[in-house]
Amino acid sequence: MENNHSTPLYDGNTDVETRRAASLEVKTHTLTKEQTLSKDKAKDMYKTMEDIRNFEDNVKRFFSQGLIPGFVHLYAGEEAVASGICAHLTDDDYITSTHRGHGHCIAKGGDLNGMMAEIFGKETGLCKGKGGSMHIADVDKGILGANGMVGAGFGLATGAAMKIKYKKEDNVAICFFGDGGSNEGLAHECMNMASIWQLPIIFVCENNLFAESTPQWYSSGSDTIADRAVAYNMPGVRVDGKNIMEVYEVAGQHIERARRGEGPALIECLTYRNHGHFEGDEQKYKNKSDSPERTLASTDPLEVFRKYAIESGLMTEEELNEIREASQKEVEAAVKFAEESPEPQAEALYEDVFAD
Ligand SMILES: Cc1ncc(C[n+]2csc(CCOP(=O)(O)OP(=O)(O)O)c2C)c(N)n1
Ligand SMILES: [Mg+2]
Repeated sequence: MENNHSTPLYDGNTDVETRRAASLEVKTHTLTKEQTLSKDKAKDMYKTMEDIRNFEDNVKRFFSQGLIPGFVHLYAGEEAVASGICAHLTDDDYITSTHRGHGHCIAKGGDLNGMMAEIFGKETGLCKGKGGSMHIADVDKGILGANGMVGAGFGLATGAAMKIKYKKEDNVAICFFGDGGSNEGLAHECMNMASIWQLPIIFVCENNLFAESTPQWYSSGSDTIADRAVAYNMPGVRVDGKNIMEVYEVAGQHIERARRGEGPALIECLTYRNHGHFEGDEQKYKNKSDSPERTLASTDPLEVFRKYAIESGLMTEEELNEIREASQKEVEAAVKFAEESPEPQAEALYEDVFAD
């Protein structure tokens, strides 16, 4: 593999090829035969994936034209994760997000106009244009914020889960994090606390094989992230994060369990980002030759679902296409809204900085 880490970290006694292969295996989950997805739910889930893909395609385009300030990390390729998990949530459940947060916010019901305007830095944005891509939040929707600090969502989500338990609510908190984020100290403190207090939280690892350019197999002591759940006495499962049906089913089991007060779980979704770590990344570390990584890279979660929906008789190709077109139109309208919105006023700079 061509990467920036040609010196093996495990020199001497670890077979690097074995570790690399293990890092790509989905070994713990098998889907139940009967899927009980209603057509309406399936349509919603597919629409969410389309919204995320169209949203990211547009952000990419307008970023390259210099119309978006700051930095963007695109979620395209990982749509099945946020969409499959958030399909089980209501506005009263909480999510914490990452620097790659557009998909999480859209799947949790973030308004497309408000999100696009936020990314464009406009006054009509969800955070009045002061947050931008990495700080989108909408507390009314239970979106506790994208976050520029890798791993910071652990503390916020665990705190939200503690509040749910303390107030005897039946909601859940979802902590989205990356394979890189899984190595932060706070991750382990929070998984341990969630376990001893049996909090209603699901830790959702989006393992897209890289933290910036560092491969997951290179930086993790365990072959899978899900394996680490053993240390915290909670269920840990790795799923095919390109397959929304798998993500949805496994998430459903663990979210229901958490709502019943039976404690946390760790779900690792094996996935891949279509683009660079950030817009502008040359991606030299990605494996271009025939390999399991390439297979994962070329698997499009939207196409996986379309094939499943048509073959199982859940939806027709025409129905799927209608959803795709509706989504494209909504995202185009969001771009127009963002472009036409005013810049924030200079006088508003110090508003919303301190709590009242
Ligand atoms: C605490 C902290 N350390 C380092 C960084 C720099 N950084 C930003 S994103 C990133 C990689 C994160 O990788 P991962 O958690 O796998 O998420 P992905 O980008 O793959 O979605 C790093 C190291 C940061 N923002 N915060
Ligand atoms: Mg990663």
